[in-house]
Amino acid sequence: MEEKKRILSGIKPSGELTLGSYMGALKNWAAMADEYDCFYFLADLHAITVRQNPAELRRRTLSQLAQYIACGIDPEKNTIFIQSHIPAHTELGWVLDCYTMFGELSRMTQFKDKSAKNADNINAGLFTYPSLMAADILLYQADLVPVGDDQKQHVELTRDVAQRFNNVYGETFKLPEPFIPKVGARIMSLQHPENKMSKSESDSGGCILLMDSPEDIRRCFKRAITDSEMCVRCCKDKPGVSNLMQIYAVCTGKTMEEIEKEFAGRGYGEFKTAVGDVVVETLAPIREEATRLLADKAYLESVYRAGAEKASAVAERTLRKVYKKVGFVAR
Ligand code: ATP
Ligand code: LTN
Repeated sequence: MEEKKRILSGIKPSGELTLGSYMGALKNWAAMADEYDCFYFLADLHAITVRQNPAELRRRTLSQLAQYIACGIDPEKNTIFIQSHIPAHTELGWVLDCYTMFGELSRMTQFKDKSAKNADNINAGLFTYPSLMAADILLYQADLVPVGDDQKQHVELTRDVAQRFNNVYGETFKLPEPFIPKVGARIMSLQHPENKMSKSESDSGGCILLMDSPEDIRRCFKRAITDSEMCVRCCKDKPGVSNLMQIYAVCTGKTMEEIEKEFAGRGYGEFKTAVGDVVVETLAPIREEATRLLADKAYLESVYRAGAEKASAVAERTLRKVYKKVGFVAR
């Protein structure tokens, strides 16, 4: 029997999960369980590149785990784990730091954005973040990495680092491909549609959280920024309306043409209400299930413990291979 291809992805518990991370990543993860061997993790090591409150980080990590499961990522079919539980991530991260160039890291858009926003804390971890991310991916010999558009550059760097290592030491790492959805790969803020919807930025009214109440969600969509043309059409110079159409498309499975037809001659008020309604329909069951799971700490613990056991077996195997190739004496 042919082995299933492997998938790996993670999200930092650096803030509450948003509609953006759901549409760009999480929604697609859940759908892959039957066809692929899937590993999904909570990237807590990555979260501390920006200062975190310890109690909040701990709470959010468990809440994010409950939300993964509530989004349909079944722990029986997928391996779900917490990054800091697997020491091999930091161990391979260090090795890969030595095979990643200063110039490459300097070109990363996320580093440039985050250092502009955290000018008082441009730490070394923020800079070398992509080599830890490369370690996350390469440890599991992942074929595909389902992420939003903003992470494409990091997956490409991962391929370059893997290739560089393979060229020196022979075939060691599988070269991963980014898997980016056609619709929903970059959901924008509802208030500032020129900016990505992001969980670590306080963007009042612009960001929808998976755990927001239906009333809050509807209110945010009613207030979403549009334009003065009064026509539901997707194009570059209508960023607000195009973004709402994308969100509607992901929730309903409809094409842009179908949406244009559906709302032809109807006002933006009606359109925004309809988008709010389909988002509530999509998120309400996730919120309910996550709330239920969050009350069951013993269950969540059993999930991340079992996940760590499965993940560490795979990760350790790759790490041993790498240590041997670079010339470390076996313990
Ligand atoms: P932070 O603000 O802390 O950097 P973020 O919200 O930008 O976080 P994450 O939640 O860490 O990003 O991203 C998790 C996954 O969701 C990644 O695969 C990312 O590409 C995707 N993602 C994040 N924001 C969006 C968005 N607005 N649209 C589509 N995909 C997104
Ligand atoms: N860099 C990603 C989170 C992340 C990740 C990964 C995604 C860390 N390690 C490995 C895919 C695979 C982010 O900022 N959203």
